[in-house]
Amino acid sequence: MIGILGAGSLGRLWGAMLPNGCVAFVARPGETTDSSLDYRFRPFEGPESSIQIPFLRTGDTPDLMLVTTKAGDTLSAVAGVIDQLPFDTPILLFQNGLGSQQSVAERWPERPILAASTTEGANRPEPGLLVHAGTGDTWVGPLTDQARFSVDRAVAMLEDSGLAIHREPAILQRLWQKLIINAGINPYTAILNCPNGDILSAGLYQDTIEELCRELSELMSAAVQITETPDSLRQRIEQVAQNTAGNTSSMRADVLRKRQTEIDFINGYLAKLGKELGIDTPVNQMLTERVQQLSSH
Ligand code: NAD
Ligand code: KPL
Repeated sequence: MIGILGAGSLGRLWGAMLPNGCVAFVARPGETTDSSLDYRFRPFEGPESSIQIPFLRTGDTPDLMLVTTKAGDTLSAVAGVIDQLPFDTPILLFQNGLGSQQSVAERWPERPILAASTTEGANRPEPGLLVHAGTGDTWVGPLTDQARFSVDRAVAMLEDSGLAIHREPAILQRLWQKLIINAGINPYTAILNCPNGDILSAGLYQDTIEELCRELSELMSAAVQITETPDSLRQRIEQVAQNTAGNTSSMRADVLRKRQTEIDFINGYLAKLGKELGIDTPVNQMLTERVQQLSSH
């Protein structure tokens, strides 16, 4: 049995893709557990179907716990369930950005805490409908020492979904590569309120991207010893912005829906890390503050 903590877009995608009868959602605090969560599922290809997933009941002991809450909710969500989990149940964190994963791993270093980086895309354009908007890859790797023995087990269980799952011993480096892309696209789309591709011609982007990439290159080298020139980072960011030109980024979507963004775990994380490492990060700081101002109104 696989437990899913966070029945949002990504959690429901795993709920729909994993074999029926093998998954259960963790109810939010105060939510009733005697019914199931029902929704329509529109797969990337093929016809829509109805999905019915039960809630985990007191005493159920999942073999794997997927955590698909937003980064800002993750530490408290895990804290709310961890005492009911067997000590050897792998806990697999799916958050974008960085910071939330380390908080969980540092709080429970003796537990098997893993992280995933995924390029699957899921959204909920209307209540009760989950759309698998883009297929991609999911990499899984260990955060705590204890988790090294759980990666194979977690990957084998997730492979039953039919999605592309890979082992990734260097998961922190992999998360950094995604962080670079999110840091170079998401805040601009939120501030400019535009689809990903439109940032490239905007003054704010053109005036700051060179300096941003200098900050990203220095931070990545200091934090995880990956050396990549600012120019090469910029090319990667712009390639993704072009490939996803018509998309609304997750951060723009959060601002439009008046939800909390993940800025503190993307550019905010980088600005904080810069302070700790003595690296100046004025552009990450400026982007963080501007996005924070958007969501506080
Ligand atoms: P979402 O907001 O749709 O889902 C999060 C869910 O967690 C919500 O339903 C919320 O009610 C629930 N939740 C919050 N606190 C909880 C608690 N204490 N107990 C139980 N449930 C709780 O977000 P999402 O789009 O599914 O994204 C989740 C994470 O995955 C984010 O970090 C996001 O960046 C990352 N991610 C998402 C996608 C995607 O395609 N949606 C892709 C890659 C990565
Ligand atoms: O991951 C993304 C996001 O929106 O969070 C990108 C790569 C920017 C695609 O929209």
